[in-house]
Amino acid sequence: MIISVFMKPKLVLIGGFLEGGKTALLLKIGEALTNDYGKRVVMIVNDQGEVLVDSVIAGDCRFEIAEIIRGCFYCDFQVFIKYAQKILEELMPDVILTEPVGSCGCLMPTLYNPIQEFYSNEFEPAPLIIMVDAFRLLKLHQEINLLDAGDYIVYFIASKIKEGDNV
Ligand SMILES: Nc1nc2c(ncn2[C@@H]2O[C@H](COP(=O)(O)OP(=O)(O)O)[C@@H](O)[C@H]2O)c(=O)[nH]1
Ligand SMILES: [Mg+2]
Repeated sequence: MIISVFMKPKLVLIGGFLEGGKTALLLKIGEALTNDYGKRVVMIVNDQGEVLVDSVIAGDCRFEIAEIIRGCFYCDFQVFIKYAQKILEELMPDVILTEPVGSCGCLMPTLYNPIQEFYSNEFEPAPLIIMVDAFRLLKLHQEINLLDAGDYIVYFIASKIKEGDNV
């Protein structure tokens, strides 16, 4: 498949924890790109039992919400890339918006870097956004010491947050 550089869609990944506001932000970005910039936007939503914000459920979106394969396809890079290529071929979007499930580990080694390395002729990854609910993080800090770098849970949380270009 030969794709001109002008057809390359931006791939916007938003990571973070469950209920961090990933879907809400993706919807805002999608709306703005569609309404204010006239871009063709497709959003890939996950189906891992995470609650989608109301407007997705109500179908109150002007842009395309793509169906997804059941299961965490972010854990399987080949499945994800095949799905993204199918969207590219069938819907020819300017922008693909997507969020991994909250339980996913780090996105740089599993998604972002492989796309950059092997599929940069088809997709242009946007800077990685990580959504964090600051109030919830502060509350959690009262239960476990988030400054304890030796704790496995703290390490997991910190790794996920630190990899973001924007938090
Ligand atoms: N107050 C407030 N609530 C928000 C905001 N963004 C998301 N939410 C709410 O937080 C909950 C989780 O948001 P969602 O986008 O589904 O989080 P996700 O699990 O990271 O995709 C939903 O009930 C949203 O309505 C925000 O900026 N302010
Ligand atoms: Mg979500």
